[in-house]
Amino acid sequence: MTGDTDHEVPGRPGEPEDVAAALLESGSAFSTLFPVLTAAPDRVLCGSAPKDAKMPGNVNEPVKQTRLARKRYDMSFAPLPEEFLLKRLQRPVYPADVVLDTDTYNEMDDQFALSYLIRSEDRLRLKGIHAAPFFNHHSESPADGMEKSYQEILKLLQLLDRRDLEPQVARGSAGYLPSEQEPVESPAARRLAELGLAQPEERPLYVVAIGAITNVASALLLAPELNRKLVVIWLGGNRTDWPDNREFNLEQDIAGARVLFDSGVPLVLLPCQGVVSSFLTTAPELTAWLKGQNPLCDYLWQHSVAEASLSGQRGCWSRPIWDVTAVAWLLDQAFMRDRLLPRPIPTYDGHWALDLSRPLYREVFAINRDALMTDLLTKLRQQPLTEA
Ligand SMILES: [Ca+2]
Repeated sequence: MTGDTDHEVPGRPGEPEDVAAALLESGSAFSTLFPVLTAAPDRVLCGSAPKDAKMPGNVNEPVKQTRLARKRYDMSFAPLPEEFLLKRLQRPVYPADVVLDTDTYNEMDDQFALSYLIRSEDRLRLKGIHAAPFFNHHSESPADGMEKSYQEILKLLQLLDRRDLEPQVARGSAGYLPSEQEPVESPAARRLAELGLAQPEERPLYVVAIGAITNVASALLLAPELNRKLVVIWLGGNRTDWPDNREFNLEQDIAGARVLFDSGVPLVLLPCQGVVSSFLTTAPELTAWLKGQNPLCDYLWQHSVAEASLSGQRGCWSRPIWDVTAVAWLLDQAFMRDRLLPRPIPTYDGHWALDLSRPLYREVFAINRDALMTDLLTKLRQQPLTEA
């Protein structure tokens, strides 16, 4: 059991009902507000990082009892009026200006997301593709992960026959935020700040972030007034009633996530475990619809099957194509369900903390898997599925 130093919690990890009951019996005021968040089973990672992955370059230190402490609101970010915030959290007027921030090489889903975004140009006008750092079994360090992602973006643009977009590709951070007050300088962070500040007031820049949030958090720290110019759609963390928040994108840069949530920037969150984890595909599905269609489809199919094998998946395996859902939020409200809630606080000990006075954000809670998968595969194939 990790993450709770104040209570002896009976019951096995993974049994939140038992844990909640025990805490309620203990009379803890905290437990009446956050009963489920106190269970802390083994970490569950979005993406395929090994469970014991170390995070070199991340100097975030765990803070004991952070769930009992209120995070002080960073006054360097001017709060947004609620009416303005609610308007920004509606779906965009098309075509929408979009930047994609992606740890493209970390497994197999970013490649789908990038391709889907580029093949959705009737609604999404791409302004930038920025490489994010990552560290797992596909990289030797966060810097190496960022560089491999940068190269993977260029490879995908070739497969998509869209080398005209190369000037929009930028390298991102070589490491994670050293603290919540210190941005990491990178071409991507500077470029995002410049693009965002250049947007007219009535036309926000949508940032689809599908990796560690370092580049985006750095841009916000470099130019705090960006919180009026951006709308961030981030795939990170787990559902707020999931027993823990040890998710790959969030856990790599918790300081960055706290900057994002504290900045007040209009924010749409797609939680991984418990929500986006339902957006599954399988080898037979990818083989049936993608194999032999075009060079891009062949690459996505082969890479997905190889990644599943590398991850030890055998037999009737399935795996989520997580990152596609962040692009899909911008495209059509039919692809998912969401709701407005006070934004939670990512804590350094791998949980969410709740403060009901915080500004609202939009949290996705269900994915319409079949509708979204049909649209994705149709756009990748560039022909309807009925012709397969
Ligand atoms: Ca990703």
